[in-house]
Amino acid sequence: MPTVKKTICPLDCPDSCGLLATVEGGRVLSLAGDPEHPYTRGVICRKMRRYPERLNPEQRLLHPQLRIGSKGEGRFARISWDEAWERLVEALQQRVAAHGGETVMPFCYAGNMGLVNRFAGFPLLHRLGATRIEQTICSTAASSAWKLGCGPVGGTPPEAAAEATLIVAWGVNIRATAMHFWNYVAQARKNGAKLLVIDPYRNDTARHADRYIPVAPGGDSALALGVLRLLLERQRLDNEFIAAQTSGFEQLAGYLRSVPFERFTEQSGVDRQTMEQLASLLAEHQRSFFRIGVGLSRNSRGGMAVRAITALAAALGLYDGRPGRGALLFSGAFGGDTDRLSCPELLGSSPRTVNMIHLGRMLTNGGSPPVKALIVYNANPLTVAPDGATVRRGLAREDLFTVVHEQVMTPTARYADLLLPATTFLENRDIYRSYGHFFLGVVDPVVSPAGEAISNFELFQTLAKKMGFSDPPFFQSVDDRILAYLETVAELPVAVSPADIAGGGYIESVRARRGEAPFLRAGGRFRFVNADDPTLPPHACLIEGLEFDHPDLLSRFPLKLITPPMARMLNSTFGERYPGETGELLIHPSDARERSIFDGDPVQVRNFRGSVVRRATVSNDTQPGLVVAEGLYWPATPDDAGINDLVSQHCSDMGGGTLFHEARVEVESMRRVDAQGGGDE
Ligand SMILES: Nc1nc2c(c(=O)[nH]1)N[C@H]1C(S)=C(S)[C@@H](COP(=O)(O)OP(=O)(O)OC[C@H]3O[C@@H](n4cnc5c(=O)[nH]c(N)nc54)[C@H](O)[C@@H]3O)O[C@H]1N2
Ligand SMILES: Nc1nc2c(c(=O)[nH]1)N[C@H]1C(S)=C(S)[C@@H](COP(=O)(O)OP(=O)(O)OC[C@H]3O[C@@H](n4cnc5c(=O)[nH]c(N)nc54)[C@H](O)[C@@H]3O)O[C@H]1N2
Ligand code: SF4
Ligand SMILES: [Mo]
Repeated sequence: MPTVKKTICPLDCPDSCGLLATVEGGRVLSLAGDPEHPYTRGVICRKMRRYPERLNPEQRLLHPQLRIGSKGEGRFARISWDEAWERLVEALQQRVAAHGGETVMPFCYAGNMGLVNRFAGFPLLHRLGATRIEQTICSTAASSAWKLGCGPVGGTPPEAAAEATLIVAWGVNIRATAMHFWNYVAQARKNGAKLLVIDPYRNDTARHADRYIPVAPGGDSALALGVLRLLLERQRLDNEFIAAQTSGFEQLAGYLRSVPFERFTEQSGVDRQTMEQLASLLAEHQRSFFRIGVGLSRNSRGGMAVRAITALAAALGLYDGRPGRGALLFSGAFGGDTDRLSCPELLGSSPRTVNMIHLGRMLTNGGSPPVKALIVYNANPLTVAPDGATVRRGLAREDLFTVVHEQVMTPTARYADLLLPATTFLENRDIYRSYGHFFLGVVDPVVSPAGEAISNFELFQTLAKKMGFSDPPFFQSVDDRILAYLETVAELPVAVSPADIAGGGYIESVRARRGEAPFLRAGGRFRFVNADDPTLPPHACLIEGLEFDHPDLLSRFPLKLITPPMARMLNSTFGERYPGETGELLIHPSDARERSIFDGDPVQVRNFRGSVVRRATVSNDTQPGLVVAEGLYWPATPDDAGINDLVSQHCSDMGGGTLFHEARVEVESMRRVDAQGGGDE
């Protein structure tokens, strides 16, 4: 008889869905949404419905394996765990003895968002004195910019959007990357609300919107500040809120008045008339809700964009907690001290810290000591990290020992010297919070581990002991970690003890019950001016783009490239479902015409970093001068490029974030090249 067990989606998605797994004979037959989850209410995305395919023995890595082919070739021989431990311990000990702890570097991110497993590697890495990584690949530009204005005040609960009369989706493809928020959009629209999308291309959400404003990529700060200036001139800001709960507005206003208006329109790519209309909409709709995406922060002006948009929201008083008003980037529903999970007290020294997006640089040109051992888990760096060609060159180094702990044979896994099998979330106990809503939960394994797979937690706890470390954190159980973390979470309801939570159910953050005066309650004010960091401008302002405005690159690579995610993958997870697919490249008809590119043509997208093949989709959904490559498809062969070959290792303006949406490229039809070379197309 099949039984149904509750679990939570572990993927790096703001929705953290409650799931029901149907299990029979130790096998997961299907996954569906849990109707009892207060936010996701029984609905899940298509990609997760298909997750049980991933448990299929043909897909899964089930045993430890040792490389027998050349690096990247993907040929491995099965070995026992005993041999795997021996080789791993020896490889690490040898390199640490010869070069010091910093010679070991991890690359890990959020393949599994379960807090215990996500942070499981750090206690041992700290104890080893390994190079520390700043985990900047996703959202640090956005979160540091948010904090400059909002401080500790988090996002408005998404449910508030249902009562809005105007919802602005600003740099977020709701229908692809935060699909449950769409319920609130739909509810609000049923009552007459309008959805406005601001994005460089007409994404799926824009196609379903009432109004779409195409902004220049990287142009959001100019747009937000231009609109703020208009509202200031028309005296349509919330002066009461500005006076009571903010500081520094006059300084920002002085700056706004001093800027010639054309600079806002030029930099944003949005004309004055459209800005006037946007200002009118915001003035008219007291119940406006901004759903801000991380997307708009993935460029060299990305922090500034978030700063400007949050300033606009604050000047409109959208943070005041009244119905239908708000701004949501991350929910920030549960804080809690992640040191309880990563145990920095085990650091004996102060090893160097490097930005994870500089992986390519670290592996090829990487300082002193050089990285001689790379530990990859919870991540697929060859596909997701910028400057893929350099990462690939680094991974091919014969003197680099690479251990990869994975569920499936990813492009990175093919470069492993030692490949270790990882459990999936269905085989783990863990705690999951969310960055899009206000619920957390603890779940038990649904089935026992497949083959010889072990969790991240077990991997590092065992390895620590095998390396001879006997510090208390290495003897903790999963529950010890969960409870240690929960003790530090201030947002738990008082009536519920950490031990109760560890028993299951969905717990709502007490922060969800927003009242008036959020900034005052948090002991501060919204800061239009923040000069704490002297390397940053004191307030939101116009700045130049690093790669998009680079005069030399402009002439050689006339097109701008952005690389947003797509609905059927989760970052690069599930890439194995689409072998050999290159993915599309959206190109405007005028750019296509100029280059004799026809719809469906294979095209080469290139710049001075590398080149990659995609299939052209000629469409008005993008702007002239902008090409869009959705999806982190896996390369067909190990030395093949991915879209990130075109992306730089430069950092965004704040938080050391990435430039995934700021690369200059040129595009050429491969059909024409073939024809010239005598091909038959
Ligand atoms: N199906 C699916 N869901 C996902 C993911 C996935 O890969 N697939 N990834 C998950 C993860 S890890 C994250 S962090 C989130 C990310 O989700 P989002 O917050 O949605 O961020 P992005 O995915 O980077 O891009 C979203 C939108 O930003 C737009 N954009 C790019 N540059 C600019 C700009 O300069 N200005 C403006 N206004 N818009 C711009 C893109 O065109 C895109 O439409 O989604 C999560 N959810
Ligand atoms: N060009 C471009 N690049 C991007 C983005 C973009 O929009 N454009 N998005 C960026 C963003 S927002 C993010 S967050 C990063 C994400 O980068 P990553 O965190 O690397 O995310 P994934 O590509 O999903 O790869 C996660 C891997 O972890 C594995 N995994 C899952 N669970 C476990 C586990 O329990 N243990 C172990 N050992 N492995 C596990 C999965 O099988 C998968 O291969 O990518 C970034 N890269
Ligand atoms: S990927 Fe997102 S939408 Fe899909 S099941 Fe997981 S949390 Fe839900
Ligand atoms: Mo992300």
